Amino acid sequence: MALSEGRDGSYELAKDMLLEDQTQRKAPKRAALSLLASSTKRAAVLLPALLALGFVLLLALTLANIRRVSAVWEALERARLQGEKSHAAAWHNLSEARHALDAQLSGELEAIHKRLLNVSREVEEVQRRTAQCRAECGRELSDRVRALEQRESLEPALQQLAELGREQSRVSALLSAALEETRNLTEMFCTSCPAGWLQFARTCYFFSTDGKPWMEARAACAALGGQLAVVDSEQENKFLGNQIMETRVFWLGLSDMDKEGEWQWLDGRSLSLAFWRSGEPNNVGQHGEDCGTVTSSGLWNDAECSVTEAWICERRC
Ligand SMILES: [Ca+2]
Ligand SMILES: [Ca+2]
Ligand SMILES: [Ca+2]
Repeated sequence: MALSEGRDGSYELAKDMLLEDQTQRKAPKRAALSLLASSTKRAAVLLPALLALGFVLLLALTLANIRRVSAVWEALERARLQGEKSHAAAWHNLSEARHALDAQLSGELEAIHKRLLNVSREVEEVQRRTAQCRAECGRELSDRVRALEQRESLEPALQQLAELGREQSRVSALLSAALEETRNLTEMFCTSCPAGWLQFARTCYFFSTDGKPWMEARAACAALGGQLAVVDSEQENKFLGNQIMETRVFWLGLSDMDKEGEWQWLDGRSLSLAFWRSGEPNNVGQHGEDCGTVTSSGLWNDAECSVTEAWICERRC
């Protein structure tokens, strides 16, 4: 029993020792297991967090990628629209250019067609005229030949006619010369002055017996077919003076009423020859003196046109 006890005690001891040993040996394992359990627990806690974090990251990346893809897609769409627009514009321009070219070519073709048509008509006209000429030119030529033949036969008669024409011209010239001579002789003798008129050279003169203002005297001369006397030479002036009795004064066709100091004859000529008395013309008086007079001395004076004087008319023979 002791033995058994011994043996049991040993056994128990051994068993205890074994248990202790096992316990000692199992302690690290337990610690390890405990640590493992603790780690597992932590891992169990961390893993969902990590998974959630991963999921969040993945989601963020996905969203970022989606945005990037969306931006790229929009850019591509814009590029596509731009391209379409450019293509449409280019097509429109090409279409317009084609239309313009078509119109231009059409106009040019039409013009060319018209020109060709005109040329064709002209050719037809030339052909028609050529054909007509073939028929008519022959006749015209023969007519001309015939006329030439007739002219040759008429040549002597034509020469006589030409000679007669020249003779007629000579006679006509002689007649003109004779007429001119007759006219000169008539004027030289000047026998045709009206009664009461005096003749000097080839002019007739009328010396009035009554008096009138200058304007009325001018009208009276015009009524007689003449004009107030215009002095053309010293001889004529002397003739006029010789016909005037002393103390009498006569109007001449001379005045400066248009412009003071610029004396003019009634026929429009300016004064180139003058026989003013000394101190005249003096244009005295309130109204001035704008009409010329002559006296028996043959000297002139300017007098007021409204005064009454006798007057001298002259006219051609
Ligand atoms: Ca005269
Ligand atoms: Ca005057
Ligand atoms: Ca005077």
